[in-house]
Amino acid sequence: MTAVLPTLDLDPFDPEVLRDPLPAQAALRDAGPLVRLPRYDTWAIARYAEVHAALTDWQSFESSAGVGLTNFRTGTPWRPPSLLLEADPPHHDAPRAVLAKVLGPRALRKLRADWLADAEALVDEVLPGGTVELDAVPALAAAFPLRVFPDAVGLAREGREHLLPYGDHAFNAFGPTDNALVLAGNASMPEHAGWVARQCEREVLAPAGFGADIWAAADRGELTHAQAPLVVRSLLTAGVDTTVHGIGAVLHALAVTPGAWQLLRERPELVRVAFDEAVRWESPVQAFFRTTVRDVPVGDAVVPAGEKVLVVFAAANRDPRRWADPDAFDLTRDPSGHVGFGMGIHQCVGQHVARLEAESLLTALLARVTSLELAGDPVRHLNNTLRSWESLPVRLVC
Ligand code: HEM
Ligand code: OVM
Repeated sequence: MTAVLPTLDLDPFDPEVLRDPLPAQAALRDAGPLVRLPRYDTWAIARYAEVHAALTDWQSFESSAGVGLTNFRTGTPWRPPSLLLEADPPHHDAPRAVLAKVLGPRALRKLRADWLADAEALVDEVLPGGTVELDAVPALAAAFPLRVFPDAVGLAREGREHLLPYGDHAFNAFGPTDNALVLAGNASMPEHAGWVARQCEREVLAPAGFGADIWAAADRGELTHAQAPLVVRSLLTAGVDTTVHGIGAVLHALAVTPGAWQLLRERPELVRVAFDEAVRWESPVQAFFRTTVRDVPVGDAVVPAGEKVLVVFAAANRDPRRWADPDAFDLTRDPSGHVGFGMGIHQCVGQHVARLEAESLLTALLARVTSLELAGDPVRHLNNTLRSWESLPVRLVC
């Protein structure tokens, strides 16, 4: 018999939990290394050590049964599964190798100067000088990724308004299929998904860009031509909302943490630390499931084979067993080792893109803005997987 099996009667997808997930995440951590969640007949892992161990043990915790609540062995995925996120080795290997090269540090070196210039241009447009009050979500956190990322992929100008709602729904769809957020998105999904699918075709993509690079890898035999559009789809699904909310998170953190903006102005080389610390602190992607492929021991208990397990990145990223003063946004700590981008073979393949976007925008802002503070109450945007801001009223002094 298993020795210890704490059970919590909590719904991780309840709107009240989504609005303020920290108490539920603390309860999951404190209950034990493995917690039973009878509400969805699943399990949860929320402590850093066990989250890290589960993420690096892909042989026991598979992704190909889906990383949402729906088990692809018994239920129907809402769209054809991702060739990266929802795949295991050996199928995962080739798409992963291709994207790792297309989105890797070498490839991004070519974009760096352009993105820094684009960030300066956006900041010049938004900040005429003096003191400005604006909503940092549309004006900065959404505007910058939408300005640089679709062009880098090689998307047509027409229809880009589909990107954010499509991504938002994809992240909602990891939750329960009968949940209000999912149901609200279903009606408009055929239109968004149809546009996204068309943009993945070679003829529609620009001759240069991440999209063309993926098709060129297929020509070289690194992928099949049938796989190429689905790999492009991963960029369009995972590449926009995540960075919008990641940038929103760092702007919010800097606005509410006394002295943080001044410290970054003095030490702009800390911009990358600032972004990673914000990804740790806020965990824009809060959690994904895995499915056990055999009976797997966790702590003193055992998860039986074939069970869904919620791996709570956000809880691990604030686990006091791993982090000193975990709830503090602290630019003097070393946030490396956080699991906000995951860990192991599925660790975010777009993380260099995300970091370059954030670094570009923060660098341009730091050059112009002497102080950043809240100018009103921020408003949350609820999503079954993402932690994000709908509105972030700020005052910027230039
Ligand atoms: C995977 C978070 C930006 C593309 C992941 C995973 C996390 C994550 C936690 C791991 C999934 C797992 O273990 O099951 C984030 C965050 C971002 C971000 C917080 C921004 C702050 C991006 C961007 C792109 C991207 C910009 C594309 C350009 C992907 C893809 C995967 C992934 C394709 C699947 C990788 C695989 O399964 O091998 N991301 N991501 N992400 N991310 Fe990101
Ligand atoms: C994908 C993907 C990867 C990461 C996150 C994600 C919607 C999707 O490959 O489609 O969330």
